[in-house]
Amino acid sequence: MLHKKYEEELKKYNELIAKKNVKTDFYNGIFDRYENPVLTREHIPLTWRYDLNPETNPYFMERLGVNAVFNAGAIELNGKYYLVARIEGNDRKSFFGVAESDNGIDGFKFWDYPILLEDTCPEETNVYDMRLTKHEDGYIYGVFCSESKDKSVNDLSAAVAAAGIVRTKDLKTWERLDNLVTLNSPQQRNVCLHPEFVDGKYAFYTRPMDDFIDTGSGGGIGFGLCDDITHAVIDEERMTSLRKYHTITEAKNGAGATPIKTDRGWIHIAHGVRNTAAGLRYVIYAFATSLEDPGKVIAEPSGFLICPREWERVGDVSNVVFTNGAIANEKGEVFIYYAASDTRLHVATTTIDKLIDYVFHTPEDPGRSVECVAQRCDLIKKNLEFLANEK
Ligand code: M1P
Repeated sequence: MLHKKYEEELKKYNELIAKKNVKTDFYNGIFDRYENPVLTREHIPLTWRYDLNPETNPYFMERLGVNAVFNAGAIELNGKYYLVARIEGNDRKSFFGVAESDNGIDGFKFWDYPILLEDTCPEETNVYDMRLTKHEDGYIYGVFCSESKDKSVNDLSAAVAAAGIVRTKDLKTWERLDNLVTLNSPQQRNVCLHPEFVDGKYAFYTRPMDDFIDTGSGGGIGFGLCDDITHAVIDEERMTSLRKYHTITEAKNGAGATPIKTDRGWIHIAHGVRNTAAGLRYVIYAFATSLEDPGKVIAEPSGFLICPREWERVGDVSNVVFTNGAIANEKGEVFIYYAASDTRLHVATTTIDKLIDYVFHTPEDPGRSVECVAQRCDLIKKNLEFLANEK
């Protein structure tokens, strides 16, 4: 017999999945925000958390709790929207699960089982933040952070971050490939595979780091090529979007969603980090790279595209918005999936046309307050003249 509490919890779960999402009144002309997150811990099926048998679970207790659902890779296949979300158990271990929706803004429902990766790395303790790339070679690749304990130092929390690689054709069967090796960078996180061959090779956006948390001498988002995706080795990384003093990327930055191809260039939606008295603050920013050379930045608007606002600011790691997935559909609509405070996943919608306008027509950061004021005064002057002429 089913437990009474199961029926109650199932009703709540079904209502949550059926809940419609609507735009908020937030306005900046660039993107729209939505009232509800698209994925939360409450979206995790009851079968993943409870033992449903009253004989072995008379109190209907959560046996394997889930703490958070956040940073998700995203892909559209046959008109459906799929997220490969980072799911963090109460035990702090993260894993991946596929959630599916018909429209990309609500109704996301996890498949019956999470993804059970091939156990090819005995040292690996944790996996998270998969970027999904529909590559021109015909595979869908997932590149994620593969984290292991750093046994070379006597520090219980010391870890090593590397880029794990899997590939699939259907999001159901996953083949694990060798972790990426970057000869000049001891650690890597936020690595993303470019969707097209560059000079006949696989191209990765990297994020070289000296250390697990601090990027150290890593100057920003890197770019490197490799011949063989099954044993990927990058000999040389060159820099694309740089970390800069007194900007939103001062402490760190990293590739986010797989770049979106447009007539004007590849649009990247990445994250930048700065330090504050309250800790690190993560925001999302955008830039474009050249169609001829996807490693070369050709436009970088000043400041952030999305920052944590209102309740997005609060969670397990507060004051964070982070993205590793976006979908551009055939109609030119863009769905940016961004996590808030390492706790839940939201969506922001925009269009390719708006993103192009934003990236290529928002002024660059001149780097100094006095020049920023001059930039703003120039805008105000033009506006006042325009308004005067309109009268
Ligand atoms: O806690 C915020 C984010 O921190 C990391 O990003 P980065 O490597 O740039 O510091 C990632 O672990 C990410 O998962 C997390 O959301």
